[in-house]
Amino acid sequence: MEQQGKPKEITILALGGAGCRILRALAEAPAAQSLRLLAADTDAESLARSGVAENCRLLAGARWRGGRGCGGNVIDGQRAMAHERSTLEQMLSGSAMLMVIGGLGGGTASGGVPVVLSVARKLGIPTMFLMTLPFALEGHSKRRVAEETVKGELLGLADAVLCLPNDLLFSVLEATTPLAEAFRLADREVSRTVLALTAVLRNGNLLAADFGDFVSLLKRRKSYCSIGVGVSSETDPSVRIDRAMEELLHSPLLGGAGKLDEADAVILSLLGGPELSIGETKAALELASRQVKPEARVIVGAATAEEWRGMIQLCAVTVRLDAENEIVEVMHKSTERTPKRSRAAAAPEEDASQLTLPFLETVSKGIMENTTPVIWNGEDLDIPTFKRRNTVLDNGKTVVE
Ligand SMILES: Nc1nc2c(ncn2[C@@H]2O[C@H](COP(=O)(O)OP(=O)(O)OP(=O)(O)O)[C@@H](O)[C@H]2O)c(=O)[nH]1
Ligand SMILES: [Mg+2]
Repeated sequence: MEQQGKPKEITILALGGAGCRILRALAEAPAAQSLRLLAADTDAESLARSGVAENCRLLAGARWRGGRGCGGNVIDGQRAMAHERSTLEQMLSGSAMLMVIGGLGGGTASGGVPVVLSVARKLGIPTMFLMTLPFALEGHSKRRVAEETVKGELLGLADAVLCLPNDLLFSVLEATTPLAEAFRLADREVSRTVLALTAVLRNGNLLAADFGDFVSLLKRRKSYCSIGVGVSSETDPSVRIDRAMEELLHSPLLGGAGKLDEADAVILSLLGGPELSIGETKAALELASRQVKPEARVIVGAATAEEWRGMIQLCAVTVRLDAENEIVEVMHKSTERTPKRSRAAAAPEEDASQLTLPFLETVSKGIMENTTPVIWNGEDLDIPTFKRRNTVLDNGKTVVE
């Protein structure tokens, strides 16, 4: 059981451009004050726009990438983040839980995933990833990068993965919506999700979700999550519960009302204004619980805040355990084209750990530094095998210029 009153330091780490934009939306919400917000990117401009203080920003691979981003190159992203391993360790230490936000498909966030995972595992921090998946219109190569990151690293090593296909996020928008506006709305949606989860874990002033339960649930590997959020500002409490529930069930990221019934575990959270009564809380959470199969584990939490006056937000995160294929399925559904041959699709039975890029520190390649890397099975053959395989030979200093 959770120890009441014990501070729970929840850290949100934004990776890459999409992560920084989502973080900015999050940082604007008053409720985010209680969270530790950090941003890491190879792009100095994007980092500056993240909305967090300078000492909470990490410019990765600055000397090597020059603060210009990775231009979609995952290997560069991984190297740049690997440079910052020790700084990242310092920044993350002391966290009770880590939530990583970002967009898969580019270089920095996709490449940064294994580095962050490795640091979090070393520090023993339970880690949840909330990552967007590329639009169909962004093309096959971005989707392949995202798919390989999900299958290769996230599903194998992360405690919990919440993939948010951009296509689903935007399925509810008019086709004429400007792209920038669509991204802004998506960022808001993801930041709401983060707040819904963290609010009840950290400030559950009405009904605290059991943090220990939550963490032990996330510790189960290969879980697949989906999320539904419903908001209502009706004045009649019974009407607003129904409205919020209806919106939750039709939420694009839930993937259909049936997801609640299929779930092995569900985290239900209710946020409301100071007027939210315990009766209304009970009614709302009971209504949501009725959609869930009896044997499923249900974790509930409720919190109130001034900014929610006159409104409620009901949120359900569904968790399917050992549902590795479902994430890949969602990715395929969210796009129009079916991948012809990707590394992941070509070898579905392959052990996820085989797909992991194991080098988490970078060594100088000397005169080979500026040559096109020879990549085989995801490994850079210009880097000595003992380094790629993390074989410790001595305490030699890592030098990268
Ligand atoms: N929801 C949302 N998704 C975004 C946004 N910007 C980019 N994306 C998605 O995130 C994916 C990765 O893009 P970036 O975040 O810009 O990439 P990065 O991690 O910074 O990597 P590099 O720029 O290559 O170093 C894209 O393919 C888009 O699908 C955003 O503002 N909101
Ligand atoms: Mg970028």
